[in-house]
Order: sequence, then structure tokens, then C-alpha cells
Amino acid sequence: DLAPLRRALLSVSDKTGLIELGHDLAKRGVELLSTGGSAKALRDAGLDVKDVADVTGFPEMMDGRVKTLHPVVHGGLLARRDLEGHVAAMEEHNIGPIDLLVVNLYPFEEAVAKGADYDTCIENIDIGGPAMIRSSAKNHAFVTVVTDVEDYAALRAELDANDGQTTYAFRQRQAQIAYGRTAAYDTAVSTWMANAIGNKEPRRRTFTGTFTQTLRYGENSHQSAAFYTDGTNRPGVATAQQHQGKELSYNNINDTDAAFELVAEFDPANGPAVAIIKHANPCGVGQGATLLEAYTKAFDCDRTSAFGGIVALNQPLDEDTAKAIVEIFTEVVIAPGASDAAKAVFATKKNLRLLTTDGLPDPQEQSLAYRQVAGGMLVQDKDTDDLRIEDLKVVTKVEPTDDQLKDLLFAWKVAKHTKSNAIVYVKDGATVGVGAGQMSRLDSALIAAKKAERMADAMGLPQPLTIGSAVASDAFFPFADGLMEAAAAGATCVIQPGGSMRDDEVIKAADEAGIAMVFTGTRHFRH
Ligand code: 93A
Repeated sequence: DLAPLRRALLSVSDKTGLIELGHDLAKRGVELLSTGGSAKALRDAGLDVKDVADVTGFPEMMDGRVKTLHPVVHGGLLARRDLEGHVAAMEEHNIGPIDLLVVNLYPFEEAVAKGADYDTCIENIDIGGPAMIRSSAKNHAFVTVVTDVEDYAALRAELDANDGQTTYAFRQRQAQIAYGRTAAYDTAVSTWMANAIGNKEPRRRTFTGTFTQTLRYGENSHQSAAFYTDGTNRPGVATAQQHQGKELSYNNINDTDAAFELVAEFDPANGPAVAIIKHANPCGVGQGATLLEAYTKAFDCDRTSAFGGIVALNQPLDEDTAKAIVEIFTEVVIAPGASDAAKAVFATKKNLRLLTTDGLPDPQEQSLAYRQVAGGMLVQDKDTDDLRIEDLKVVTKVEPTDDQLKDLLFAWKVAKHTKSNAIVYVKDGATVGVGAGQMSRLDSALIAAKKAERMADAMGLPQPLTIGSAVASDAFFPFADGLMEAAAAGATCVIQPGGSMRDDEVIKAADEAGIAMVFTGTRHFRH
């Protein structure tokens, strides 16, 4: 069960903790082998180290591409110490056993994150490191492998507890971690390359993320959870900088993502836009002449639900908007930047998290969306469909006016980011009623209208804002009832995919109600 530790090979890109580890191993009488930069660091610290090049009899060559790829190294890592044949082979070829491998890889993921060019990324693909890691992990019956600086302490504790040896359980655990590391590494390379060459075939993609953070808990407090990045380095919640407030929770991350992806649909060139999200659904989206106006319009859609919500902006946060946001309890604000004055306003609310990014997510950028099901994973292209006015087909006697068209397109963008069945009422560049996630389209229409009525009461308005609104339905109306409900709530124009068996009935109902209707030909289910 216990394996002795006589020789170690240390080859690390991240030299954090290397010297301390080297001293500790030397004190225990372990012979140290190492590669170029690592050997130099250890030697400079006064340690006795043997160069791998001296052991293999080959110099490091081809800019370091070939340094440890040699039978003397891999034989030393892979030989079973309990098989006569293996031991004889070691003796015959003058291969010494290597009992501990400490490797961390060329920083490929960091190179991608920094936006390095193609050739630089290629040079950052480590070949020898993963090969050694995989050899030692396979031979964990005898060999200990450490692939993470954070595990140095665990290694030392293990050696302390076992008289300078390691237990089988420890080696197994380290091997399991090691294969996870090489798998994630190669996935990062494949993901980066898929993006670089534009390969979008879901069946050619592979996924494991790079672990970034343990979360306090998952969707509920009895579920453990972690956050992984996918190596694409897109602007968004995964790459945002957090300025204040406690750590983001699982739900915060999910909702912040929904908020930012939605608000990014609104091109900053067309003016400031704000989205407020609760439980991954929009409870208000507004566009205005100023960010403050956009926020106020979003907030007025559903002031009740906005409490404890997530706010996403399509422009840097300014002081006026920051002041309005802190008037109610908000969990997270995400924006492509924030002014110092805005940050100062937020500093008075220490629980409010502020996240800033270098830009907005690109709603048209192709990527894959994953969903787990029992025993499997569903993979699809992200819904990047971008509707153009030319694609719309007017199907009613009445045509929408230019102003109505603007609100229809606004409503359509919001519906795309609302759980199905989605019904979204919009007026003058703001949502005024959102019905989300119902099992019937009619219920979504009713709920959205009901909420608008409640807001009118709360705000002392003479009538709900759905009067004279534009309405979007994320998928076709299967019957005329949903459309009639929208008309009853005061909608004067409708955008929907069309394509129902009963389109004729629905169009007739729209004509009878005197409303304009356009078909998009595409739908935006979101489950
Ligand atoms: O270019 S490599 O793929 N070729 C190799 O043979 C090799 N062996 C170890 N890179 C290789 N390494 C990597 O070098 C290790 O994984 C480690 O990240 C790095 C340590 O180099 P140095 O000790 O010179 O700083």
C-alpha cells in the first residue's frame, strides 16, 4: 500500500511553491530531477538537482518541444516495480524509477484568455507535460503525481503522516485529479481551435470546463456546486470583474448571465438599454435617451418583481442610474464599465455586487448550448437568430406603423430571452407586461396583462400600459384565444412566427380586432 519516494521529477511552468517543495523533498533524502527553467530555479535556491537532459543523454531541443519525451523518463514513470520483466528492462536500459512527478502545464488557457495570437497559442500547447502526467497517473500503483500547486500541501501532509511514503488511496486520488487536468487541458485546446477555425459541428465539440470557483451551494443550499469557464473568454459573467459585495451564488451567476445576454440584444448605438431579471426571466426591459430613463422604464414594468433582481446595462453605469438602482434592494449589477462616481454610490451598499466587463456579449456569436438530462447531455447551437425587418410578413389588413414596428422588434428580442410560453407586451421602448414559463400561451397572455393592471393601480395610472401596446409571442398562437386575450388587454399589433394549422383563424381574429400582425417565420422557444 505504501510507496517509497526516492526520486522525483519536477517540471513546472508555474513556479509558485517550487523552492519550498524542493527543500522539503531534499530534506527527506529524495533525489531531484528537473527540466531547464525549473532546474535553474531549484539550483539557484541552493538545491542539488539533476538535469533531465543528463539523465536522457539528450539536450532539450527544438525550443523545448522535446525535453522529457524519452524512454528513460517514461520507463521510469511507467515501470511496474513488482514485475520481474519490468524491473529487468529498467536494469538493461539503465532506467531509474521515478516515484513522484510534479508537473504543471504550459499556461495554454492563460494564453487564450490574454488573447494571444494563433502561433503563440500553438506554442503554449504542452506535449511532454501531459504525457508524463498520464504515464504516472496510469502507474499510480507505484507513482505519485501532482498537477496542481494547491496540492503541494496535501503531498507534504501525506509524506509526514506516512514516514516519507504515500498511500495507495492518495496516489489514486492524485491520478484521478491528473486525468481530469489533462482532459480539461486538451478540451481547452480543442475548444480554442474550434473557435479559431470556425468548426461549429456539435458532434465535433467536446466539453469539460476549467474549474474556477467552488460556490457556496447550488440552486438550493443542500446542493454543492462549482463554476467552470469554457475557455472561450467571452465578455460575460464568467470573465467579469467583481468590484464589491459578497461572492456570487449559483443562481446569481445564472440570472446575471440571462440579464447580460438579453441587454446585449440592444445595440448601444441605438441608445442605452437596461434589463432587470428575476429567476432567469425578464421583469422589465427599457430603452431610453439616458441610462437612467432606460432603468426607470424597465423598473416600472414590474416594480414588485424587480426587488432583489439582477440589473444589466448595455453601457457603462453612470452616477444617476447608480443612485436610482440603490433605492431598492438589488442583488447584482453588470455593465460594460462603471464611472468612479457610480462606484462611489454603490460603495454605500456593501451587499450589492457590481460586475464590469470589457464589452457586451455578441448575440450573433456562434457557440454551443448544453443541457443535462438523466444519463446524457443535449447539445445545440445557441439561438443566435437575428430578425431583420425585411423578413417580416404582414398578414393582416392593417399594417403596423413605424413606431409600432419598433416596439414589435423590441418585444421580439425580449421574448427570445423569456422562458416559453412567452408573451411580451411593449410600449414606447419598454416592456409593460411579461408572461413567462406558462404551460399555455393563453395563461402567459393573461398573466402579463394582469401584471400590467396591477402596476397601473400601484402607480395610480388611469389605465394599464398594455393599452395601445405591441405584443410578441415566442411561438405561434395555436388558437385564436391567446391573440384575443392580447387584443382585450389593449394590444394594437402582434409579432409571432406564424405557421399554425389555424393561422387563418388567428389572422381573422386579428382583422376583426382591427390589429396589425406580422409573421417572423422563426420562433424563439426557450425552455
Ligand atoms: O514542449 S513540451 O511539450 N516538451 C517536453 O518534452 C516537455 N517536458 C516538460 N513541454 C514539456 N514540459 C513542460 O515544460 C512541463 O509540463 C512544464 O510546464 C514546463 C517546464 O519547463 P521548465 O522547467 O523549463 O520551466
